Amino acid sequence: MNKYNPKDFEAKWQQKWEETGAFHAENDFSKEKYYALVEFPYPSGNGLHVGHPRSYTALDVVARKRRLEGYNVLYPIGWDAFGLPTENFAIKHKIHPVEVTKKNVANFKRQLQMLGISFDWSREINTTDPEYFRWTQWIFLQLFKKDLAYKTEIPINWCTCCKVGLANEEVVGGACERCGSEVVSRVRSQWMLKITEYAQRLIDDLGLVDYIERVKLQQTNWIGRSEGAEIDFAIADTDEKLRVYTTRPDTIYGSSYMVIAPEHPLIEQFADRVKNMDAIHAYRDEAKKKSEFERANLTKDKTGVRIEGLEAINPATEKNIPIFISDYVMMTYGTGAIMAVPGHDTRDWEFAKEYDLPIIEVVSGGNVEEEAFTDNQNGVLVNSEVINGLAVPEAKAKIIDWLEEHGRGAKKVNYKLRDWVFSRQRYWGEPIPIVWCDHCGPVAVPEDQLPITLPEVESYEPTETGASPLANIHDWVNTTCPSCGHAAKRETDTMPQWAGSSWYFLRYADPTNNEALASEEALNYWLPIDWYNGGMEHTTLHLLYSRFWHKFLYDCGVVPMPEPYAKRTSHGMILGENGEKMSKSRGNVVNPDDLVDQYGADTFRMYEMFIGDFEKSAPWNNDGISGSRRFIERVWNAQKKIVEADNYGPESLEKAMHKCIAKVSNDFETLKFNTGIAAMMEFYNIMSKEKEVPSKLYKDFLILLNPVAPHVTEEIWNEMNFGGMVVDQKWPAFDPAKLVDDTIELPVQVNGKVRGKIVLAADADQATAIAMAKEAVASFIEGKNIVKEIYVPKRIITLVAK
Ligand code: ANZ
Ligand code: ZN
Repeated sequence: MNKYNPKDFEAKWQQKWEETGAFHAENDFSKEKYYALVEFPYPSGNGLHVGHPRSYTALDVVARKRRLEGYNVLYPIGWDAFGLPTENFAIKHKIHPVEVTKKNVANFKRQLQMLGISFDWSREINTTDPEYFRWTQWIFLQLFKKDLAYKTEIPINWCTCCKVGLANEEVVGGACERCGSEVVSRVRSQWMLKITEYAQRLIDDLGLVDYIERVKLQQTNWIGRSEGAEIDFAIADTDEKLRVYTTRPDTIYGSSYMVIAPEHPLIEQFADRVKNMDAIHAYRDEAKKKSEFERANLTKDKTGVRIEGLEAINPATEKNIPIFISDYVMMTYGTGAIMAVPGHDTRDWEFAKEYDLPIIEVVSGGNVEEEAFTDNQNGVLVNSEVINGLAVPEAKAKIIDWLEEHGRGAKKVNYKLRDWVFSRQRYWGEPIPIVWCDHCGPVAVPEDQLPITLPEVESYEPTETGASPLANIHDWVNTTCPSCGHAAKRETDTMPQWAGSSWYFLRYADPTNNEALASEEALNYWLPIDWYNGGMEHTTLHLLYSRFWHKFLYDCGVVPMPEPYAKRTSHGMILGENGEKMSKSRGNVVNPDDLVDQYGADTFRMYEMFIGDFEKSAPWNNDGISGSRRFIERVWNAQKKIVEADNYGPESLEKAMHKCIAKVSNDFETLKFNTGIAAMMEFYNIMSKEKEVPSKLYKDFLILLNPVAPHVTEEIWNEMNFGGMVVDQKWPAFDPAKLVDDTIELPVQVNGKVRGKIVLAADADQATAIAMAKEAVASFIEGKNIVKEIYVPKRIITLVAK
């Protein structure tokens, strides 16, 4: 027997698996399927991060176990390869993004193969491949045809450095999610997707899936459903009304002024009546420079301008109240106007103090002179004619009825979710397949002309005007209208990176189909995804977008069920040794290449699974990885002790084995990879005390270990001439009867106090148990009369003595 040296055989087994097609998902639709999915990586220039394999190995363990259990498993991988870093690298080094992508993909692929992850490489996909993005464009066209894609002028979040519009989801703390630069508001014409039409279904259908709780919560919070009312306030001396959205219609009697967003159309509508237009315009210009995040910031000072010449009438009190503009009211939420209730809303309270406006208490329980009283559970309505004396929930219902009766308002549900800003003014993305015609407006490119590919260009730099670099390629831009044949221009905006990842899991089912994004048969068979694991950072955006597209495709009859992912879990981050996030600038990055070179892929995989609770973040630790390596070496060295035998050996060993199988089987299903591995280590310690180990026991142990350490287990199997390959074996079963210990220890109570213990057979009968118990506590019952004897099998024996 050689010394354990992973370099001798790891590459050999990887090649063998590939040659034998061990991990090819078969299109044999009669078998029971299992679809395991991990988020496909963005192939960055930095190569694989040690965080990637945490997710990939975890589901690799699940996928390998499922194959051993007899399932037809689909465990695919591909590349989410459009995106800014590649484009920026291309600009800087003057290399075509296609070339940059190719090189990065090759490196990532080498690294993943080096780890022995059981991906089905025959189904590899790449979002930048025209044969792939043809279908991304096709989906866009369906959205366009169903009026779910439209172009409009909107204020968008504009990254000053990337020179690109960002979705709300891409702005983190007021800064660009990618580069960290300042984000400002800027009006631009943008393609939008009506994800808002799906808001309620995106909430409701969370009831159909098995996601970890915090992921469900994030989805729900992001969609942000709220219930309230829309109420019309008349503009004094006009026939016009100003409509507001409120979640607290019960507080209407306390509304002492109104506020509209600086962009609200009311201002221009009454331009002739407004006396201080200059001040208003000046304020609006200042607001334009701020991002929504900044404006919504609760702690910032409230500013605004009173609109002179206009007043509103509170529909409940019928009193005249002033109207202000202020940037704390967003044009993009509700109606862009609010009824301000300073007694019961903190922002309004601060504003009212600043501008010396009346603060009226309408819900009792606090002191509105000191601060806004926002408790909506315990208060009672006061100063509110129609609803006086009611608790808040009752008051809400009653005032809504009253408003509806008087034609002054109605119940309304609102969502925080906004339509999805879908265009980017960049080169490296899917062209939006639309042609602009002076006669026909925006026209869909005919489906048989897809894909619309990217033209070769000299420069990928975004233009100063904010237009896409494609706008400068006249040969490409100029075309004819597919509808009327007149000269027309192509849309030059491209899609955001989220597009390709919003449906990639469908393509894996049938990755080379050129008639459809995937065949109906393949989709019916492979969907839904049985288990999807990915980073916590993707649980709002990517999950929401892909669920939306999936639902849309469901409505189109393309996919067979409304939700794509039956189960979703998330892993914690792997941190640097110092407990901080790994990053080049912190100098705490560990490189998978070096680790695999030093320890071997099996050790690396095992350590990734052993490092800590899968769902929590964990710091990398070099001593820890050595521990995994030593364990694998021990398993290797056990070869010497193996004797041919078709059983698990002596009873103690047999029981330990059944327990180990049970524990590992359970833990690999419940994200407890670390304790599953610990159980194997414990079992190994028991086994190592034996002089001889039966081959049957060793074999089944190797099968249990195989999903975590696939190379070494194959190598030992082969060295021992066990026949065939581990990947073709069956996952061992355990006998539940063997999990219980035959003998157990029971406490014996005398008159309520534990006085002794006995060891007896677990299924001992009453007479035997009582006899043993009496002997064990003889000194406590001597000379007494036993008046009661209770035996609770496997629990306790109780004696009452007098
Ligand atoms: C009166 C009121 C009284 C309000 C009160 C709150 C408390 P959510 O729960 O987030 O939906 N609001 C409405 N539209 C707004 C906009 N475009 N920009 C800023 N604020 C806006 O919040 C709804 C509440 O936020 C609404 O209810 C409104 O203030 C404000 F004691 O109306 B409320
Ligand atoms: Zn036309």
